[in-house]
Order: sequence, then structure tokens, then C-alpha cells
Amino acid sequence: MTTLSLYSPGTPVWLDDSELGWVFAEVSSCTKVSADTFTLVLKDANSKETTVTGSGTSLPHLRNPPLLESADDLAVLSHLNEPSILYAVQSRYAQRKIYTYSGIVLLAVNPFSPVPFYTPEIVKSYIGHNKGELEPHLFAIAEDAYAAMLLDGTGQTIIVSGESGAGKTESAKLVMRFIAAPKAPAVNSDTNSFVDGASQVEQQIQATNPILEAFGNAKTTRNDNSSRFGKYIQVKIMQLPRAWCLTAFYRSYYSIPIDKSSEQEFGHIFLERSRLTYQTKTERNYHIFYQLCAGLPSKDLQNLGLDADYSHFHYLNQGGPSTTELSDRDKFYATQDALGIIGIDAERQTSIFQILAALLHLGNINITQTRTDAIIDDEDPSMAHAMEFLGVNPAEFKKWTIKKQITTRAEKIVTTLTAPQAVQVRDSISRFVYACLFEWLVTAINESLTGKYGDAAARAETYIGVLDIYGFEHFDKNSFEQFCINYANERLQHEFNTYVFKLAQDDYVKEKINWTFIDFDDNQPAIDVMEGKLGVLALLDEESRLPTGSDASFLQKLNAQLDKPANKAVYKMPKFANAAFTIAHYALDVTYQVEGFLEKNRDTVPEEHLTLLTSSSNAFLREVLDTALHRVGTEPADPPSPGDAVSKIPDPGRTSLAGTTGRGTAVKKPTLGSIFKSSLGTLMDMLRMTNVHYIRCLKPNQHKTAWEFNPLQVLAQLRAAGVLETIRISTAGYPSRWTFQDFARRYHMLIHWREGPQLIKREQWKRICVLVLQKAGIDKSKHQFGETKIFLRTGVLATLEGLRSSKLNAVLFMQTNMRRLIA
Ligand code: AOV
Ligand code: MG
Repeated sequence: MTTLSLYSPGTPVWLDDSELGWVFAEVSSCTKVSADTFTLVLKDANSKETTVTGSGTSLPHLRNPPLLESADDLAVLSHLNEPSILYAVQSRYAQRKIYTYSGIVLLAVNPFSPVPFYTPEIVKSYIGHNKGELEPHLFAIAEDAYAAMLLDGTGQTIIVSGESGAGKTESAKLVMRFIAAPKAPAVNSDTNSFVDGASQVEQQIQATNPILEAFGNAKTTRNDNSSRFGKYIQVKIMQLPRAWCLTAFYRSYYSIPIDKSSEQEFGHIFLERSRLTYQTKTERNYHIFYQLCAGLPSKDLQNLGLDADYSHFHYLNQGGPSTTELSDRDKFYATQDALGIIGIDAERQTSIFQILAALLHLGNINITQTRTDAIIDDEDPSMAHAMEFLGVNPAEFKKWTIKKQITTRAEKIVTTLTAPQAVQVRDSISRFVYACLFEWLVTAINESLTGKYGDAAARAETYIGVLDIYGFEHFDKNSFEQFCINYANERLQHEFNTYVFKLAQDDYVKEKINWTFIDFDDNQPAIDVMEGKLGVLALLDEESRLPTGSDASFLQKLNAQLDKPANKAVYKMPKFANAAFTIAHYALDVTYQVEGFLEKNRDTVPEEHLTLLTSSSNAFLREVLDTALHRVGTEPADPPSPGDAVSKIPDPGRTSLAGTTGRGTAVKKPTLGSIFKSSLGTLMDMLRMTNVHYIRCLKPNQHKTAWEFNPLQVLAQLRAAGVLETIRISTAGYPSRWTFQDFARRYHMLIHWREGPQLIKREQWKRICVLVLQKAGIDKSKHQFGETKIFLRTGVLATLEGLRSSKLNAVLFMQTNMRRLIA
């Protein structure tokens, strides 16, 4: 079509608008100025005229016909451009439709208000239906994953992504609820018992949410219930040997997700530890502390030396007075119930609460200073309380909080600490104990979920995993925590790119099919800057291991290594901020303040304190530490890199959570950054082994206002997520690909009943594929043959599956009738 006819008078187009992104307009006239340049006069909705001159892609974007404008799947838009996509999402949201397909991805816009989309009836209606048959929904994605799992027998992962407060955790919970919901009636008594067993597990899996959220979520300025850890929940599906109807033995068991068959346990990636001892204004510590103060009966509070007014506690009052929440008490009851469901009885709960109380008292220990040395009063009441609950001798605790022991080759030297240093020690102990408690909880949850099925469950290879991590974050001040969180999101985005763009297209090239390559924004350079051999994490580790290391010299190293022309696009020295560096993330540029990076990366507990804690008179605390240290101690840590001279100088007398075993001996001393990196690596490896499904959550406004849609903010998220490119590749590409043999084996029944088996016998796989497609009437434009694989466009597989089911039913019907006739 020529440009003149494309922009004929009356054609609806989009006109740039600084506030709204784009607005409606209509072409009044279009004139050719030179070979490929045109001048258009456009009229907006208020009949205001604007003149635009341009060529090719700089001409206004075309608007879609009204029928398509709020289509279920953005892939069907005839004009695939940014304004049309944004408008489709926006107009659907205005109609209270929060879900939209975007090729293989489901977009979910946060309503910030309760919505009636998740009733048991709706759950039911999505069971057994293909993705395109009903309104777009999280449940359709879950059902899709389920069906794919049964079809291929492979692991599936549903990745929920999006920035902080976009709705990942809520979506992940709903997806889990759908997967856990009873779906099919049991066929016989065998499967019946199985289904019954599962319903208990279903209850348990639901119970994990209030627990993990109480201990791992907190209020931030972006989200009142912000996840401060990442989780991967795996629902394993076991099949009964004698069963013949697949849908009947759905249920199985769940785990978060210790894979007992593998050496590496993986349950969650790092809990943000610094929050335990410090919160910025208007933010809170972990919910559980406020729940405890609000929910415990006053007698129990008294026993723990606590009171309902949490502003009395240093660890809870730093965020300021606006931090109270009425629902804390109800949430506490829910947490208690949930703990009960996973088998943590009242007595154990009391032990947990004692540890929490101990931490609050630790934070209130008064540390002052003489001219040079830190001092703690022997009679400090907070210390007395804390030590009582931790089962540790106060005098010993005091000694190793205000003093430090350095072991040299010849002797041990004890030196005194300053008050700020002593506070650091005290806080590091609190963070350490809390992190261990969280680890212990995850282990307890896993044991309760996997216990019943034990090894059989571990062997099951078919599962659906749901990944919900902390979303991309940027605050006024960003530190080590934001760096780790954004690094995780950057890796996840890279997986997405790789999956959708690279792999799809690499296969096309390998299989030599006709294909025009689609470009995408590769974020590998940003990842290299963060985790490469001489990247931020490596340099941070190097500096952290130097006894004389400091944040300032860390920054110097960063700038010396990374501020180079090759990294210009991703690493920047900010013009207006001192002691900071900027990384251009896929979502946004974020400036990180280096202050505190080193200390947070080391986050070490003095060896003497570790010995005190592990030999505590509190048996429960000993169990918690032993479980946690054992769990984390088994996680792989990066071996020190060869050129890393500083790694040969370990920080004497100190150890981090991950660097110890339950017996208190230091084995290796990885830093938090390096554990985070290897933990992420394990996660990515796991994802790669599965078939992935994507849910992309969008935050429609920054104020958490119900049904308010800020187009520019959503546009930024759509851009960052590469939505436009994803749609292009899904519509142009071939999402299903099978080897000739696999395809032939599954669908040969669609060709003649005698010819099919004969061809199979002769292994004429490709010939069978050709005949199947002919027989099913699949158009030439819907498939391509590669060297070893057949490639199918979206929707083809659904058609073939439909035909296959009808054929199977017909055969079954015939057999039954034959038997009746014979009888
Ligand atoms: P996040 O997981 O993406 O942020 P959440 O899932 O916690 O975000 O959602 C934030 C808030 O949005 C929730 O507390 C709800 O109030 C609201 N919300 C989200 N999804 C829905 C929904 N489907 N229906 C109604 N309200 C919803 V973070 O964990 O900070 O990255 O780390
Ligand atoms: Mg969350």
C-alpha cells in the first residue's frame, strides 16, 4: 500500500501528546513533499489542527478499527504499534478487564481494589479449556501450564514479574490456588484416596502464604505488603501406575521447593536482612513484629517483656509514627492458625515468639561510650531480657559486643570497640538470628508439605513451579539491597529475552526455515557490569575481604574498572551525586549510594558470638541455628577467582551465616553478594530446565489508587518489558516446535487407520507429518518444515489436539458398542 493511500483523508491515527502519550486524531490531508517525505494535516478530537512532516516510521502511528481496539490478545491488532497497544490495555482496564494476552505473555494490570474474578465457579470454568477460549486470565495460564505438563511430561514454570507493587505476589497466590484446586472427579477408589490426601496438602500450601508474608514481607513506600525475599514454589505431580485417565490423578504434593533428589536445595532467594535493624521513614520492619505486639494477649506480652506500643522498640520505630496498622491483630491470628496447619504447635509458636521478643530487646540494649570505648551497663534490662530468651550468658554477650578478638599467627589480641562498632555487632547478631529463623521456617514448611510423599515425591519429574520474587525497585536512596533486587530482575529479564527472542530465532536458523530476524534490546551488557569478572559484585567482594577496605575505595575501584567507553551505555558516574554510581537497567537508570555496601556485603557475626549462640541453653534456638546453618551452608558459593589476591586474607574471627556449619567451624566465608549470585544462578538453571509461561504484572499508578491508569507510567513498563517485540515475535513466529518423530507419534491417528501404523513401522516420520497436516486442513502459512523439526504457528496445536480427542472418543465409543454387541 502506498503512503498516500495509507493516510487517506479520514484515516484514524495517533498524535503525540506529552501528558497522555498519544491522543486520537484523523488525517485531513496528506501531501507528498519529496520522494519519501510527506506532510500530513491532522485534526484531533477538538478539531484542532496539527501539521506533521516526516517519512517512514516517523509518520504518525495508525489506529486500529474500533472492533479490534480492545482485543483480548494484542497479537490480533492489525496495526501493531505502541499507542495501539497502550490504548488496548488502557481501554480494557477502563472496562474493568485487567488481563490481556500479549502473544505468549499475560499482562495483568493491578486493580488496587477487590475484584470478583477468582470465585470457585470461575476457577471451575477455566479447567480443561484452551488459552484462547475464555477471557484472558491467570487461570488460563495455569491451565495451559498444566496441559503442557501432561502433554510433554516436562516441568513447567510460571514466572510472575513486574515492578514493586505491581501485583506479583497476589497473582502468584491465585495461580497456586488454581493449581491446588480440585479439578477432576476421581475415577476409582485408588485415585479417590489420592485426591483426599491432596486436599490436606492444598490447605497446607495455602497456609504457607500468611506465614511467609508475616516473616518475609514488610511495608515499603512502594508496597504495603512488599515481599523482601523471592520464592519458587513447586507443585509436583505424581502419576499413579494403574491409572488410565490422566485428569483423575492431578493432585499430588507441593514443595517450596526442596528438590530432595538434587544436592542443591532451593527454596527462596535471600531475605533482605538489613530491614531487621533499620527502616527508612514510613517503612516498617517485618509484619510479624507488629502482629505480635498487636495480637498477643497482654499476659503473654508481659511474659516476653513486651507491650502493645511498638514505638518503644528501636527496631520498630525508626520508620516513624505513621506505621500502625489496624489489621495487624487479625493478621496475627491468621499467622497463628497457619503455623498450626503446617504442624507448628502452640508450644513451638511460643518458642518462636520468644526469639522475636529477644530480637526486639537486643535492639534496645543501650550502648554508650566513654571517651573511646563502648560500654553496656551490666544491669541493662533489655540485655537481661534478650539473654534470658536467647539462653546466653549476659556477661559473655557483653564482653564480645564491646570487644573484639584478633587472632594473629603468634597470639590472640583483644581490643575494644567504639560504640558505633558495638552497635554494628549487636545488630549483626539480630539480623543473623532472624535470617536463621526464616530459614528454619522455610525448612519446617517444606517438611510439612513433602513429608507425606517423601521419596516418591522427590522422584516426580512433572511439576509446575511458580516464581515470585521482589520486583524492580528504585527509591530516593538506593543501596546494596536494591542493587541485589534489581540484579535479580535484570537476570530474569534476560531469561525472558533469551527464551522469547534468542532461542526461538536460533532454532529457526539452525533448522533453516524462512525467517526474518527480529531485533531486541539485549540487557547482557548491564548484567556483565553487575556480575562479570571485574563487575560490581566481584569488586565489592575484593574490597570486602581487605581488612582496610572501605566504601570509598570500592567506588574508586568501580570507576577505574567500569567507567570506560565500552560500558558507556550501562555504567555511569552520576553528575549530581557523590559516593554513588548509576546503572542503566532494562527498566530504568538507578543510582546506588555506596555507603554501607561493604558492611552489608560482609554481614558477619563475630565467631565468639556464634559460639555463644550455638551453645545456647535454649534448645529451640540451637535447633533453628543448626537447621539454618546446615541449609545455607550447603548452598554453593563462588570459588574465589584466581586473580583475587585478597581472598587469601580472610577476615579473622568473623563469619557470615553462609560461611559456617552447624558445628560452628568456618568452612568458607562467602559474602552475601556472592551467595546471592550463586543462588540466582541455581534458580536460572532450574528455570531453563522447564517450559516457561509468563505473567507480566503492571502497576497502573504510583499511589496505589483503585482503577487509576497513568498511561505514561504503564508505557514505560510495557517498553521495559519488551512487550511490543514479544508480540511481533509471537505473531510472526512459530511457538510450537516438534521433532518429526514426536509429532508423528502423537498425531498419526489422524491419518488413515491402516496407513498410519504402516508408516510408523517404516519410520517415515516426515511423511506422517505432511499427511497429518493435510488431513487436518492446516494451511501452508501456519507451518514450516525445518531439517529435523516441524514448526507451528499459534493455535495449530489446539486444533490438532481437538481433532485427536474426538478421534479417541470415537474409537472408545466404537469399542464399547462392539463389546456390548458381542455380549
Ligand atoms: P508485588 O508482589 O508485585 O510487589 P503485590 O502482589 O504485593 O505486589 O500487590 C500489591 C497490592 O496490590 C496488594 O497488596 C493488593 O492490594 C493489590 N493487588 C494486587 N493484585 C491484585 C488483584 N488481583 N486484585 C486486587 N488487588 C490486587 V513486591 O513484593 O513489593 O515487588 O516486592
Ligand atoms: Mg511481592
